[in-house]
Amino acid sequence: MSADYIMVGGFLGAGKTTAMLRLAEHLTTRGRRVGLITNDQSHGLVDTSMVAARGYPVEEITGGCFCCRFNSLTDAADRLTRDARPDVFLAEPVGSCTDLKATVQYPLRRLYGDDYRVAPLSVLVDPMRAARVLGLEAGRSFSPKVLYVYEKQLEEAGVIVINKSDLLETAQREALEQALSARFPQAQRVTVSARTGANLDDWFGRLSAPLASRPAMEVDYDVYAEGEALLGWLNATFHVSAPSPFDGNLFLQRLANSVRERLASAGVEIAHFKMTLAPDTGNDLAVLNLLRTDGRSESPHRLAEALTEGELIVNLRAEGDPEDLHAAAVAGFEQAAREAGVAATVGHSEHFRPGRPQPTHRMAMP
Ligand SMILES: Nc1nc2c(ncn2[C@@H]2O[C@H](COP(=O)(O)OP(=O)(O)OP(=O)(O)O)[C@@H](O)[C@H]2O)c(=O)[nH]1
Ligand SMILES: [Mg+2]
Repeated sequence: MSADYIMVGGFLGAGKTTAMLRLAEHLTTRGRRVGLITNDQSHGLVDTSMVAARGYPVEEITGGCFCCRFNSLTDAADRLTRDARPDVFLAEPVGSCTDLKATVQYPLRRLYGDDYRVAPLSVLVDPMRAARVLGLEAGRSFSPKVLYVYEKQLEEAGVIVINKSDLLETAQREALEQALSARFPQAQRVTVSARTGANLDDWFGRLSAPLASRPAMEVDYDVYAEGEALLGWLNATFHVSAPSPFDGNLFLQRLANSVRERLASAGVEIAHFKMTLAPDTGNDLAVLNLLRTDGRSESPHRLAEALTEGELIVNLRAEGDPEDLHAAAVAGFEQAAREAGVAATVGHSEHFRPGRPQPTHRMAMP
């Protein structure tokens, strides 16, 4: 029996996890069994904690992108099959990764064609970020080699999904749709809101089409590697506790602000700064996201009650020196913890630049 294999790509912070959870819900209500696969350069993932909190079976692939850990990808699918027998896999690649057709989709189809029906590659777009990248709006963006990766992601899209339509005025939406269609004519295009659910059915409907048999795009792996390595990465987990209950939502917000101020002074552009705080008791979860250094933090999920102990996960991806990210995170954390009267022990902490992508397979044709 073969399972559907749906990959939801797009740059950091585009809304991949939010959209995948919507898709999982849509499929589950139609009687499908879903299994989700998250991916990162390292472990301690906000995304995995968000997916698990919603009760879906999830496997995490760490230590590199899907393309470089191709065998882990099929192993993860096997493990999910053993435990939950999904008939649809939803996979979220790292948001700084590209060339997924040649290194993941085509090898899956060629080597495991009896096991998986591979859906067209969706590439999600954050409209605010895209408007800056495409020069439709002024504001800080990334340097050219990071933008090379950003644009390569769109160049290989089967479906470009402009997300967060709830944030757009009509004129902004139309300008972005036109600019993306002109620049990336190979892709279908659909505009949705994973948050409100607007127009998601239009996107979901396009996922049952077969993968188009086109030659994969060309990629300059030197530029790709340099672009990825300009992005600093920080993953950390902490156990936090306080002598009396504290407001976890406020704590996350203060922590985000204090880290953001420090990154702004260091001239670092945030790609995605995300955190979850899970109280040790119950199954509530607070989530906080910040998508630009000059943006505002937002909390799609807030804790209903104060807590005394919990697990904090911090994932920060930004264009900057990982040492600057680490210094900002440590100083910001110390300040926020002091203000909230919170003590912390570090579980795991890493900061680094992603290594050069070295795909297990690269196939120019399906
Ligand atoms: N307004 C609005 N916000 C959204 C929408 N979809 C996602 N977001 C928000 O965008 C932020 C990033 O969403 P994620 O789903 O974590 O994005 P991602 O692409 O998985 O991020 P990475 O895994 O870090 O690359 C979160 O604050 C989401 O709540 C949307 O349709 N509208
Ligand atoms: Mg994600």
